[in-house]
Amino acid sequence: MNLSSKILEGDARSIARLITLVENDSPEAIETMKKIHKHTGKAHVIGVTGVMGGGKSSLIFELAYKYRKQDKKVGIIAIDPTSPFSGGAFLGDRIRMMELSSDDGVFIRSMGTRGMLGGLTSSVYDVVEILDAAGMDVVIVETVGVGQDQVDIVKIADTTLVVLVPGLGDSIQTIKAGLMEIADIFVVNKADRPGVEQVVAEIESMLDISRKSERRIPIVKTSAKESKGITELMDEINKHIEYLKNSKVFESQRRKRYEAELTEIIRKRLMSFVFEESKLKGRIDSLIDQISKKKLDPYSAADEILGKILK
Ligand SMILES: Nc1nc2c(ncn2[C@@H]2O[C@H](COP(=O)(O)OP(=O)(O)O)[C@@H](O)[C@H]2O)c(=O)[nH]1
Ligand SMILES: [Mg+2]
Repeated sequence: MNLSSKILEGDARSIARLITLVENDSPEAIETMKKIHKHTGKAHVIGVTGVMGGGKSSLIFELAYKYRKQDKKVGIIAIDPTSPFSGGAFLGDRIRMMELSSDDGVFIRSMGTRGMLGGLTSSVYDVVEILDAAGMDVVIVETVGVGQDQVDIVKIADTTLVVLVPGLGDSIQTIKAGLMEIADIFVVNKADRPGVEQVVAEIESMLDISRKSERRIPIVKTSAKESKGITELMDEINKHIEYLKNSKVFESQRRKRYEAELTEIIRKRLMSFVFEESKLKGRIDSLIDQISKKKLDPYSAADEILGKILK
């Protein structure tokens, strides 16, 4: 049986294999991605972002555990080099952890970020599509809340959770730094610690002044450590799904994801064409020489290179 059929059957080894092929930009990956696209679109994609150490991985684990109790298949993509799921270094209930890691209704994959500038690696789009085609009901993507990642995650996710914790002092700063705009649901995790109500009040007053949308952004208090508030969080996620489906927002969000994905594929192909194609590469080197010697300016050089592609 070929790779795409195995993916559609949800075969875990084939999923892992295709993800690796995708990460290595293999031609076989592209062929398979082309075949599976028409089988995607069913999974609900949840993005989880927020402060580092806020308990995102722990919360995702709790959510996954609950989704499994409802017999839903869960894919998890952790773009977080500091606390990968595979390390098993995070809290909780070891027995549950074991249960989840041996459960074939759960697929977990850790991925790196794209260099120091942040930003999700373009293969995240592919991995979401793969898990979707493989029959996952829910795909959860965890990102570290720095730089571009938090902006990018909105393009991929149907529902974006922003995780904050008490005792940061400066939680409002974090919110102002762009997280406010992207949250579909705020999660105040580590609610077993003091200071929770203060964070909730801060978020609420921010919402009062800045949010114009007709939908009030809910704030859910959770403790991943004590498995508290997870059911409430799932209820809010379900309400958000309802809201998306009953409004035009769902369609336009999905279009944004595909727009971002298409842009990414074109960008990647153009870059590799310009900088890896050997004929052009030699030409680029000589153009750089001319620019250095002031015989040519960089814009005219770019015109020449693009002219070769866009003829
Ligand atoms: N007290 C408390 N600690 C938590 C809670 N959730 C996570 N932690 C701890 O916070 C640390 C970071 O958790 P992790 O899930 O790796 O956070 P991430 O970096 O956001 O993914 C770990 O030591 C967890 O044990 C919680 O609800 N309460
Ligand atoms: Mg984490």
